[in-house]
Formats: sequence, structure tokens, C-alpha cells
Amino acid sequence: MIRRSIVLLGGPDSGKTNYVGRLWPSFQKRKGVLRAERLPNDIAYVDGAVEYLMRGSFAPRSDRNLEVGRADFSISVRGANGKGALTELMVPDISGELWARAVATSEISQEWLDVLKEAEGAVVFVRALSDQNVKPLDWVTARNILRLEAKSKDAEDCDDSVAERVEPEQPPPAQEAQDTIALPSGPDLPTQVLLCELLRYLVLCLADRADGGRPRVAVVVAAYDLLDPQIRAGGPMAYLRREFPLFAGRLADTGRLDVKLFGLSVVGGDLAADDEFRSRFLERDISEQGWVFVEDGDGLRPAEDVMLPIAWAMGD
Ligand SMILES: Nc1nc2c(ncn2[C@@H]2O[C@H](COP(=O)(O)OP(=O)(O)OP(=O)(O)O)[C@@H](O)[C@H]2O)c(=O)[nH]1
Ligand SMILES: [Mg+2]
Repeated sequence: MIRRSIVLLGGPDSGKTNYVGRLWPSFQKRKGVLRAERLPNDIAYVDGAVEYLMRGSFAPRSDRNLEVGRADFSISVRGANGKGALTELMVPDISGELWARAVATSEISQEWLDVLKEAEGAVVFVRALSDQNVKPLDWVTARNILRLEAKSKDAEDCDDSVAERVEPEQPPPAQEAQDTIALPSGPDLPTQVLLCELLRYLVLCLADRADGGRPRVAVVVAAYDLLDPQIRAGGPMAYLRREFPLFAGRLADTGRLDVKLFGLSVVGGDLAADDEFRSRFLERDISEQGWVFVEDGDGLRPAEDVMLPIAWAMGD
């Protein structure tokens, strides 16, 4: 039997842990479009996040110690309210910093590449107003960084047949690149460059869907509740265009990927700074709270089911 999977990714502080924590009560109560076959019961990472949320706080960022921080897990889910095909939801690591570092140093492990190659879809997180977002560089510098990063890696990252799908980029004149920039390393890599790199890996590595369709990538702007109502109403793509123009540009032209944008609030408000909201939140069941804006060709649609980004990436 072909094992279908989709993978959940994002940089540091992008909202992954709180999202997974928020999914758990919905899985337990069998609410929402995704149903878990069986919930693994020894996942400290998820249990901890659920506990925080149930007490009315966001879970803190995951352990940044590289050794302790690794805690891959997967869960088998079905879409279409339990009637869809079985798919593995892979959360390949718990610290976005690991991803940031791996991308910055071009040292994505074979293990991670294998996870990407097995997946036929992804959910990519970027968080609104995170103080960990490294501000955009100007276009010219960011473009040069991307070119430098791309120079030696395209052919070696995934297998050749996958690499061939990507148009080779024109390398910049070596002198120009060396003169104008020093390649940043580690978490200082601008967030939008990190996101473009993640996207490039997805273009290279994701498998075609079982039905022959393009791999789907749901891009989730997390903590969407923190944005001004006016900015929110413009939709997640408009937000990305303002904050991460390089990444937004890449999303508009992703070749073999099918991309859709989502604006997500895991519980529907800000537990950290809005006491009134927090009191209201604690009075109701967590599985009934949170929302997502879905942006597609028809415009922006609000929905209550926070599982929708995953469900869409799975093909629903
Ligand atoms: N207001 C609001 N804040 C959120 C929401 N989701 C996440 N946050 C905030 O974002 C912070 C980071 O979220 P995490 O879930 O820890 O992010 P992460 O991607 O797991 O981060 P790393 O573990 O560092 O990789 C949280 O501590 C919250 O402050 C949301 O829906 N609304
Ligand atoms: Mg985390």
C-alpha cells in the first residue's frame, strides 16, 4: 500500500507547537474534518502544549537544545470527516531553529530529505508579528543570498530525477556576490529567505500526489488574530506581500506546487495579552474555539475548523 504523508514545517516561533496542541482536543472529541485513527499517548511535546492551552496560555517555544529538541512524530489521519484516505501527518522536528540552522548552513540531513520525498504535501507556518522574524533585507541583497545558496545545492539535495524538475537558476557573477554580501548563518538568516529556501526544498523534493496532481502546500499565517482587522481583511497573501515580499513573489510562481494561503488563530484571540478574551476562552470547550481564513480564487472565507489547512494539503 502506498503510504501518503504530509509534513508540517516552519521556522522558529512560527506557531507549530500551539497548532498541534490545539488539534489534539479536536482529535479526541472527533470534531473537525480530520479524524485521527489512533492518538499516540506518549508524546510529551503535544501533552505539554495541550496542558498550557487548557490552562489559558500559549505553549512556550520548544526546547532549543539541538539534541533534546528532536522529537519527530507522526499521526495517522483521515480527511472528509473520517471517510478519506489514510494519511500520515509528519511533524519532523519540534524546533524551528533546527530548520533555520539547517537551511542557513545547507545541512539538511538525509533523514529530513527522505521525509520530504515521501510527502505529497506540506503545511508551512509563518507567524504574524513574531519578534523572531528577521526583517526583510532589500530585494537585491536577499536575491543575492538566495542565488548563493542555490549555487551548489540544486543537484545534490534530492535525487536527480527530482532535481531535474527545477529550472536551473543563472548563477550570479561570482565576483559580484562576494563583493556585495556576507552570507548570514544561523537564525540571522532573514525570515523570508528562510521561507524561500524551505519552498525550494519542497519544490525539489515533494512527491506528486497519488492522483497525479501537483503537491499541495498550505501556507499558514499563524496568530492572524494579532493583526489589525483592516490588514486581516486584506487576506494572508496581502500580509505576506507587505512583510515578506520576496517570499510572496515566490509563492506567486511556484511551478509544480499548488499553494493556498490560510490565516489561522488557534483559539480565536490572544491569550497572552487580552485578559477579557482569556476569561471567555476558559469558559468554553477549546475544541470549539479558533478560526481560520481561507484564501482562494473566490476571495477570503472565514471558517471555524482549524484543521482545514491540513485537510486541503491532504487533497480534500
Ligand atoms: N495571538 C496568538 N499568538 C499565537 C498563536 N499561535 C502561536 N502564537 C504565539 O506564537 C508563539 C510561538 O508559537 P509556537 O507554537 O511555540 O511556535 P513554534 O513554531 O513551535 O516555535 P519553535 O518551537 O521555536 O519552533 C506562542 O508562544 C504564542 O505567543 C495564535 O493563534 N494567536
Ligand atoms: Mg515549537
